[in-house]
Amino acid sequence: MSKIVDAKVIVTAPGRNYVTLKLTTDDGVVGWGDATLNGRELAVASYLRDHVCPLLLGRDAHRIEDLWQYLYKGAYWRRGPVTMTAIAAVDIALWDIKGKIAGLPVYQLLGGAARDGVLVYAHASGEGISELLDDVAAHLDQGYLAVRAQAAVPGVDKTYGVPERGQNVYEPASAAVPAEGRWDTESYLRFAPEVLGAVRERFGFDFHLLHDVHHRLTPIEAGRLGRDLEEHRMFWIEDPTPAEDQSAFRLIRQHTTTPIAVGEVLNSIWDCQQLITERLIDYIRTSVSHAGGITHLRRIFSLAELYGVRTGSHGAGDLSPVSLSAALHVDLAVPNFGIQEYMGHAEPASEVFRTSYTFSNGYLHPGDAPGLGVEVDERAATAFPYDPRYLPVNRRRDGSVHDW
Ligand code: CS2
Ligand code: MG
Repeated sequence: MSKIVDAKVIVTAPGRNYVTLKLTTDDGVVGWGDATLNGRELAVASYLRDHVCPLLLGRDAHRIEDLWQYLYKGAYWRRGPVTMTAIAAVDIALWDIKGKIAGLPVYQLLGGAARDGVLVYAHASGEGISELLDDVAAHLDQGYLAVRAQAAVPGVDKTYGVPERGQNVYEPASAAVPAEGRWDTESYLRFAPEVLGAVRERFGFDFHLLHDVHHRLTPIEAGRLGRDLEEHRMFWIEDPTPAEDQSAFRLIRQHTTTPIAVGEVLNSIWDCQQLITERLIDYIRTSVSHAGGITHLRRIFSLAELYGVRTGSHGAGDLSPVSLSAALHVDLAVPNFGIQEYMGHAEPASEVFRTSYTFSNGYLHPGDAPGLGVEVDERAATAFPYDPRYLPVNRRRDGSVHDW
């Protein structure tokens, strides 16, 4: 037995806010978990500090499944991003501990490597098509085999996925009060096929091209967009409509063969059960840090495998390096892997998070250090206090709230 003797929540903001859980056992082994929920960081920190950490003390760190069931069923109030991110942080830290005690990287505990490396996609963006094409070229030159393309929509004041002028890494949670933008779907539906067509025209079809619609269309608009993009052979369009309306994807499927990826805002197997079992999507994007950790993510991915749905986990910069490390271990081991998002982390994140994953020719590898292969410098973390930041709120031209 390895008894949990300390459970500590670290809130730090090296470049952006992160919440990290540190679990320590009586034999001095430390496990790290990511509890970051962009814009609601303190809610998860409190859920952990006030309602979970005290319950962990004295428990056996090896009993990962039992602790998962205890935290999920024992809370009575289930699911949702705050609860499942808190449970995820505990779960990820416990797998880190188990790997360290076993002297094995976590992927070896998950059945070993099913592939040599983890195919990743990078983010390219631009204020206009020309700037986007330059950014796509830069990422292809760096060896990426898959690139997500986002460009500012003419006439729309703030477009998702495009950094503000002077911002070198896109961070949407940019203000202590949610920034508000004005959105116009018709402008977007006219522009997106033009942008993605320009990328294919310049660079051809020898790399994977992805695009994030970011929840903004109605089902029939999404069907129209998917059909308009079929000639560009997208690897996927992501979140075409709000993910929680699972049956809406039946209508999208009736109109287009463009592959669909959904899941980054979903937090449990029940939230995506219909999407998977009705084959309404092609990739499931649930993340290790927002969907209950490694233990629950494996269940989601196993269900997806049964229905021919591949993985495509969320990996934006607001999921910490701890989360990315854990994701890579799962990605390396699952049979139905599709692709992993890799946005990188704005500096000075590397002053706090010491990682061991490596990039080579378009693939990441988690490394073979025992556990997850990531360590957190607590002293460095104290230099970056929490900095209240919220995600934007999106409004239509008439001022009514729209999905961001
Ligand atoms: C996006 C994210 O990476 C993605 O696919 O949807 O950037 C998302 O907007 C952020 O993670 C929200 O915090
Ligand atoms: Mg997305």
